[in-house]
Amino acid sequence: MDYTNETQAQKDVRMKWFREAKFGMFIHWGIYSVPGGEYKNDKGYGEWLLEQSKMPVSEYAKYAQQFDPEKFNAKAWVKVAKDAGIKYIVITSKHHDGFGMYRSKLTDWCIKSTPFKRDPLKELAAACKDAGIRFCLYHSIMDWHSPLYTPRRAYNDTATGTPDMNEYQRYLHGQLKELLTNYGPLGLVWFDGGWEDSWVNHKEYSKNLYNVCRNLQPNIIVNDRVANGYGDYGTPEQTIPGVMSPNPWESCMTMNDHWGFNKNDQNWKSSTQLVRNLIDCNSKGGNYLLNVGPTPEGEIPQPSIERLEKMGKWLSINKDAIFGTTAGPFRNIPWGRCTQKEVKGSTILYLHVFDWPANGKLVLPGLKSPIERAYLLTDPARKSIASEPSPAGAFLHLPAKGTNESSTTVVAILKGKPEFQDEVINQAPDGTFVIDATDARTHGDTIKIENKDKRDNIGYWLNDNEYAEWFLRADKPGNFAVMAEIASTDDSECEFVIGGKSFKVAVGKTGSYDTFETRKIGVITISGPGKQSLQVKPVKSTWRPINLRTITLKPE
Ligand code: FHN
Repeated sequence: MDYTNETQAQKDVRMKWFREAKFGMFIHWGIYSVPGGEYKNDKGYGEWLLEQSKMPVSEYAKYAQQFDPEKFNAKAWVKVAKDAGIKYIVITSKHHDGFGMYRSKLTDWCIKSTPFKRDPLKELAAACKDAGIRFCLYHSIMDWHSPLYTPRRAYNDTATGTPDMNEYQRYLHGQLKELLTNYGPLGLVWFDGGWEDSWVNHKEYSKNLYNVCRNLQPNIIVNDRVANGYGDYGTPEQTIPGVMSPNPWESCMTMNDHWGFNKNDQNWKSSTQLVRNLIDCNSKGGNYLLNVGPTPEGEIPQPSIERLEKMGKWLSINKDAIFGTTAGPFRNIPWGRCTQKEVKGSTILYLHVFDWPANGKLVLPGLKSPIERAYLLTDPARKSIASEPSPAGAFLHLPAKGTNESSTTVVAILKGKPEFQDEVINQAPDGTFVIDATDARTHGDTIKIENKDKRDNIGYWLNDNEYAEWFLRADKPGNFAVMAEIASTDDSECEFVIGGKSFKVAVGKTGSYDTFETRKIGVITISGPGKQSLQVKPVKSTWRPINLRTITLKPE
């Protein structure tokens, strides 16, 4: 059966658990963990050891002979996840090295060829079932070991015969049949490595693989890395999109700098950053898939456990502000994030305050709706927090300090759905427009508003098809000098588009993305009065990323 034509309603039913899950655990575990990232004089390896070192596969195979994770305890792993508030686990059944972390009948290049005589995926699937956590698998399309896979690696000294991707496709389907038949109902399959021409040039490979999974388990979810436009959800990696997306997505991220175990990598993200990443994803309608790279002995590294324990503690107190919520209604909040729930004709806003305002005033940008009630989520007495309207949006008078260094949740209850002021930038009496990154509408998946030194700037402006937009109301049209507060490592060019006219301006470098300077970068004309869009777009031929804080238009 071809499942690629299902209705949106059918897909929504299938995606329901995923949208509600909010938080998953990624597990990258394989024979690459044996050397702990070290090979010859390099200590920076992870799961890409084989490809990056170019060692012969016959040499790499020695790690299989050494892989005997005697301390592996699936129940212990699942407890770490459960206590952290995690709802699904995605573990590598096969990474790019082609090594099966399960007892496959289709190849000996799998856990059968190690001293470890058990099936870790079988044990983990059972532990997940007992704990009520969805068991999911990561499976690589790219395979550096299989003699059938194209392109065959030069270092693959164990491969014989002629590569044949049609045959490889059948092998891959066989692996998925084993996995989707013998390990119980799976939540999702996380494909990866479908970026080489041998796969990308065959759209039918992706469609076939998607349908193999859905026909084996019709309710299973398949990520978008099955490639070629197929798949059920987006998978931004090591980044969190700048804006909310109506389509399901999940940001996957490492806790240090490696997916696979690297014993020398102690660059761990703080638990505060991890909590804020989870909130950030959920505030934009996405999930957070946080990675652990277990040791060759079968243990989750202690720094990972410590951070997951702290995340679990925060979540146990703030669970209502995460689970059961949807993306918040604000485009950009400088002090934190927002999630929301609609209940019985009211809207509950969960305001996740990262940066507690020194003056106690928390502005909800552009919110016109009156706040019926507000209190700290963790306050059992629900002591009322005063609020009042303002031209910038409703604001709350908060107590002197928050209750959690990672994020304090303030609850604000509105009648009905949130209403916002007409977000237009008006002309000051002296004719100037002060246009701030905070008020920008960003268009694109990568461009986003970030906060540096407690100032918002448009950043991650990597793609020349992504742009920023504001709405101005001009009472006094005319010519305006463009003063821009920017930071960039390279000279760049962008164009200002307003009133159907385009004005190209040169943006000189400042030396770094953190060195902001204000400069006159050109002159634009606003031809007529009234509300109009101002778009700032890259000039494709000369674009280099810039960070933009403010634009001031001064009458010439
Ligand atoms: O190459 C892989 C990498 O090893 C890791 O598995 C990540 C996780 O999302 N995916 C690929 C890189 O995008």
